[in-house]
Amino acid sequence: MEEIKNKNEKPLAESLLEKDFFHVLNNELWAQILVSVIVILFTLVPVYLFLSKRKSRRDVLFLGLCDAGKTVLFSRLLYDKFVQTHTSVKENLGEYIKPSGGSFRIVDIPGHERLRTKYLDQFKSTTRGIVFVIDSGTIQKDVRDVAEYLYTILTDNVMLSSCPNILILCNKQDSITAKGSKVITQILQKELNTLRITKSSQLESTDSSQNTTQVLGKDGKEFEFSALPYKVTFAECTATCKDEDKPYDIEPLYNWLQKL
Ligand SMILES: Nc1nc2c(ncn2[C@@H]2O[C@H](COP(=O)(O)OP(=O)(O)O)[C@@H](O)[C@H]2O)c(=O)[nH]1
Ligand SMILES: [Mg+2]
Repeated sequence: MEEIKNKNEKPLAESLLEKDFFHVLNNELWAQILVSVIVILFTLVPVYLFLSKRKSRRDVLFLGLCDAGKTVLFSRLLYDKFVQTHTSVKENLGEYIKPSGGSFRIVDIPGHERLRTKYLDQFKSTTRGIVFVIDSGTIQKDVRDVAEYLYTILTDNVMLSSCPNILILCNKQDSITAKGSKVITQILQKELNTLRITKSSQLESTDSSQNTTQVLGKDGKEFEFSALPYKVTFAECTATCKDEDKPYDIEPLYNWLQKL
């Protein structure tokens, strides 16, 4: 009887080895679970933070000089009607619901130089996208002012940290002096290149720790929009036109908003 029992029992050393084996296996399993949990946390937390930050940035700003057509575009987009406008001193706010779901807050910011800085500061941390409206009929005359305004936006530290997509909307295509978007791209690139040289020499002569803006584009190269960290798109549109068959065309704005 005694002998049979001994046969079924494992020798002490073997049983200890088996115990050790399971102990190690258990530990390894736990270690693997722990590593997986850490990896998942490290992946999910930044994704969650990115998405919640993106969700909190739901403003689309309409920017540009006075008379470019921002307010007409604003009412076309939100209320599908043409309004007789006057130079705005206050921002216009409205909710735009995307056909595919989701919505943006559209902010039409007055173009007046003294007002726009105040409004930009107010809305820049919640900016998801920028529609920069240009009067294509007067761009050659106003190029310096347009470029200065664009420069302020593009080099702003808060804008650079969130990098909103930018649509440069060449409005008033019905005007007889209107330039196309390709020509406007070139005119602006040339002007921004000149402006950047002036601004960088100004920056060098001031205390760099005080700056809230960055130098534009890549050093030693002609300025190009494609070199920016922002996704910049150029498009043509007509917010209002006397032609009754085609009184307006803001399709490019709709299309851009759908992809934003
Ligand atoms: N011909 C023409 N005039 C436009 C167009 N869009 C706007 N306007 C006119 O430009 C003027 C300024 O428009 P507004 O929306 O007030 O410009 P804002 O100062 O940028 O808000 C108004 O008289 C508009 O009727 C356009 O596509 N073609
Ligand atoms: Mg306006």
